[in-house]
Amino acid sequence: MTDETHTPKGPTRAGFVALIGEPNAGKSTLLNRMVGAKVSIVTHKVQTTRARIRGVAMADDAQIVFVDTPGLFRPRRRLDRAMVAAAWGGAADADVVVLLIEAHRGKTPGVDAILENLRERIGKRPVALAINKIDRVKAENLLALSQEMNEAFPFERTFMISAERGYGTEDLKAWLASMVPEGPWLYPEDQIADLPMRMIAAEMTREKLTLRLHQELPYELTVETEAWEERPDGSARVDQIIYVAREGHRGIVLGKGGETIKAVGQAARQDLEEFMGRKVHLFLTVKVKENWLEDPERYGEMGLDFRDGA
Ligand SMILES: Nc1nc2c(ncn2[C@@H]2O[C@H](COP(=O)(O)OP(=O)(O)OP(=O)(O)O)[C@@H](O)[C@H]2O)c(=O)[nH]1
Ligand SMILES: [Mg+2]
Repeated sequence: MTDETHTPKGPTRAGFVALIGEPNAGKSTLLNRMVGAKVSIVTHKVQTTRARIRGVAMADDAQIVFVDTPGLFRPRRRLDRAMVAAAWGGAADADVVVLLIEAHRGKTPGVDAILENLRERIGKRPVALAINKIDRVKAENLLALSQEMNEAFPFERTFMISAERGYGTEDLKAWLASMVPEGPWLYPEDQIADLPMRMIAAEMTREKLTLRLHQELPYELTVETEAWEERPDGSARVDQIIYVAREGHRGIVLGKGGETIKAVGQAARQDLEEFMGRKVHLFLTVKVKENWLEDPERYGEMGLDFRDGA
């Protein structure tokens, strides 16, 4: 967050930039890097982001609203279909689209499928390529990949970046600032996220659960903030429910003697306190709701459209 206010020197610019790519490409990491705070959760697992998450970055006289999207993949379940629809919706609404690919994986069949969709759905909107995770490969391999990608699609620009380490990300940001249209800023200058605090808080807990739980379990749970109480001493009491789909999952989430949920709660509380800059009391409850994956209300809470999953 910036403390100083900024008086524009010339005409202001503002617009939306959608980050798209396969699951795990580093979209959320890039969003957080651009915004300078952890707005979107990140894990080493695929399909971490479930909804469109906006983060706001300032670059001189431009305000860039980054739209983080769920990874694009071949959807199987209703939730997957709703996630993929949200991702393409984010791209269709944006002024500029950035496609992230992983340097070490290259032009995968999944990337090919995205390129095909980009041709059909995006029309004349500018699309930039960001080859991410360049810290994982030798520089000489990047040129060939860039060439191969640019032969397959007319990218406006190609950037070689490491979202995690911050290589090349300032160049990308400066270019995006020049690409968004002239116009008034869309958010107050000091706002960095466009997501209710209760949702950011729920996402933080889901991140810690995803990091700790194995196999399919992270994909079969959802977290909701049920109550938020501001206390007179300046702290907040936050109550959240972790919905799981099976009775057997409750025990796994709780862990032996409740130790898993305790560790999750502690880690999530720390992130939340850092984000809000004040003390938080976080209370987690696990509830079994067998059909939550088919429950429209749960999709609404996640910021997804249930009908998109049909
Ligand atoms: N080595 C390296 N790892 C990175 C880089 N950027 C992201 N990662 C890692 O890649 C993994 C996935 O990052 P995310 O930002 O969650 O990826 P995503 O595209 O948002 O994934 P989904 O939300 O599942 O679609 C995490 O473990 C990140 O730490 C990078 O530049 N270099
Ligand atoms: Mg993500």
